Amino acid sequence: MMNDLKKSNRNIWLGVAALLGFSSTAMAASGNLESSDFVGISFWLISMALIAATVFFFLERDRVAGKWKTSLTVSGLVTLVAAVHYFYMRDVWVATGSTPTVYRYIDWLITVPLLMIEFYLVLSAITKVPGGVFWRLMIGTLVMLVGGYVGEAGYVAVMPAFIVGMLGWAYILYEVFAGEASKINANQAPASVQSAFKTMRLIVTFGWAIYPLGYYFGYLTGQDPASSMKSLNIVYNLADVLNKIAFGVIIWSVAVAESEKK
Ligand SMILES: *C/C=C(C)/C=C/C=C(C)/C=C/C1=C(C)CCCC1(C)C
Repeated sequence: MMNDLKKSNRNIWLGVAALLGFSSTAMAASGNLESSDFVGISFWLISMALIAATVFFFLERDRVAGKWKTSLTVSGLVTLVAAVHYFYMRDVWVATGSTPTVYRYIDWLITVPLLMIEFYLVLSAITKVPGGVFWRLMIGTLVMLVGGYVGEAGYVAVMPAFIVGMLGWAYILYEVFAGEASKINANQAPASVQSAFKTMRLIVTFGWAIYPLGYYFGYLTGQDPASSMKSLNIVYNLADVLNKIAFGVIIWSVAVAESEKK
């Protein structure tokens, strides 16, 4: 009892510290956010939503059984890392009217592997999962992101880089729809986990498709990437709400359901 109390106090302080840290970053913003600047406002709104989600996942960690705690920690880390990036990208946007997509890769290199690990963690909460599942998901993620990055940064021609990135994504989809991860889910997971797993992989299919589409329209249709900057940023921002916050909420809800099962 005493221990529980201490633990939840610690978590609350963690949340408060995070909030204070972020609001001081926010106040240091250079320039003013114009009320007609929809992209800037979407950065602002979503960074707030990401912070709220972070505090929520960290606090709710106290409510779930031990084996589910890591999943919630990871969900909170994803939204925390993204929130810090959003503050930075918003500042750059307000100051310059543009924000290079390459900034997003720094966020993706940390958050996308963490999102991938969630598949492994969710299955690990219910059964023993071979390490190969973890490594295949990780390798697919890195191939996808490094492929995209070397194309966008101009180290490799955009088309071959895009193809390599697409292959990495296809490998991930294979693993969760037909590979070992999908079989473990189908054969060993209780109904609630199976349904969460299915929703998670739909997000990885349709929610994630938004990013390669952005790459395609930005670089492979022959138009000037700068001209689509505004719409591209709004689309990426909305995609992140689905792929980071909603994804975490699905995991939270299965963690609570499984923890409360008698
Ligand atoms: C929170 C951020 C997320 C979930 C970002 C996901 C990014 C991708 C799924 C990117 C995919 C790409 C390809 C499939 C092909 C190459 C270009 C990329 C990197 C945009």
